[in-house]
Amino acid sequence: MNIAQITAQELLDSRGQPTVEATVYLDERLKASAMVPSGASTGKLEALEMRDGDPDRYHGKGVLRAVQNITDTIAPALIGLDVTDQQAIDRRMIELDATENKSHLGANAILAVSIACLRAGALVRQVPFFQYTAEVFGKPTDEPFLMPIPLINVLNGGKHAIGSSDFQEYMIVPVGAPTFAETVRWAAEVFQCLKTVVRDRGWPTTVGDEGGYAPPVGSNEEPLKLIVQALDKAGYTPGVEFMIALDPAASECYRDGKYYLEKDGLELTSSEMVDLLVDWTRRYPIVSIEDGLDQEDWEGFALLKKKTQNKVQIVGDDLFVTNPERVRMGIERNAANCVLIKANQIGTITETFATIHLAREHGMTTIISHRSGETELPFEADFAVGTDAGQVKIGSISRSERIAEYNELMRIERRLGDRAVMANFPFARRSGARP
Ligand code: 2PG
Ligand code: MG
Repeated sequence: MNIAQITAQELLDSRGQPTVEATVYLDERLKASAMVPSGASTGKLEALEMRDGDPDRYHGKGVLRAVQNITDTIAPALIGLDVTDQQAIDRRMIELDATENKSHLGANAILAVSIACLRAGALVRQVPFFQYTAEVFGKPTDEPFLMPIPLINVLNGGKHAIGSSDFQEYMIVPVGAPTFAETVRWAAEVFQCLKTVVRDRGWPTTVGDEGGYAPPVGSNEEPLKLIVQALDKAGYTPGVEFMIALDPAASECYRDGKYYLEKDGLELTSSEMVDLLVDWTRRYPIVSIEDGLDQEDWEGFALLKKKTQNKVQIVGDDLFVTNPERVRMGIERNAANCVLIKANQIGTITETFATIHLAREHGMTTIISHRSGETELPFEADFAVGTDAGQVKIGSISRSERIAEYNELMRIERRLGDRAVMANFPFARRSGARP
């Protein structure tokens, strides 16, 4: 079936900031929509999120130009194309934009259309969205589907929660539950216990952008202690049923060659920052560190990977920005063993798939990730299952835009029945002692 019309609209994301929704019409009956998420700690080299810059509307953050780019430029160029030819659709938009970073049309405009077409394709094929995603991705759909291990951000800091830690995300990683639904239950129990731990210290139990608690901790190490306490309280053993993952989003604390950790009163060189993280992996069951160093600190990344001896997942987010060229640079420099995947960093489904394939060909793991500004569309859930990602980062066990993803994954698991297989965490329990 061919694309008959595409419309677009300015709506709001989970932070109450404007975002783009595109709707693809195939005929009077069939249509599919998609909204795009938005980051706060964005990588320098991400594809451009087009904002109007008009101070009279949403303090300059309106997206009416991106909306207009869809209706006036993208729609006329795509009408008539076969909606199941995702590559041709994305190629056409890349050609129309004709810039390196999608700055002509806006990655928010392009991605909204790209995802809406993928969703419309699933309607045409009359299969679930995750299954159609798998087909387009090139996964044999008669094989079992991997249910991803979630990296669950229970303590928020950095740009996602002012007044808490300098580091952005402290995540719990449930390993070894037989199903995704059980994985969620374990994590939800821990999250409730963490609330008590935070409250018992006399701190507010308010949450940050991704739904994790955001207490005024005294140091950047303290959240790790809170997590261990919560795990104990919930009856789980740190380093057995639960591991810990970090996303310091270190580019945000980096200036002129130094890492500034205000909570700790520290000013660290790159190798001192590496030492701090390595020390933590010895004292806590940390199995994954994302953006432990600045986005241009390739040497720091390589040193961290070397010092953790490939036993810890070293994840590039701002470092790679889901861009195949950056991933290739990372492979040459031995800087990481995992690529964080965010479709809006690159701007189309086809390019996102290419980055995932490239990472896998080089033995790297992949995590499908949300953004801190999310929408009510649980896109990452289907995307993670359809691409056999093995891991997903979709925020805390609170707030509807995050819960929508967990709920969608549980629905997919139920629907798949015995064709769903829970993924193993590839780096589980090889580092970090019980503190
Ligand atoms: C990150 C993301 C998502 P943001 O750094 O990994 O957690 O944050 O969307 O603000 O870039
Ligand atoms: Mg990150």
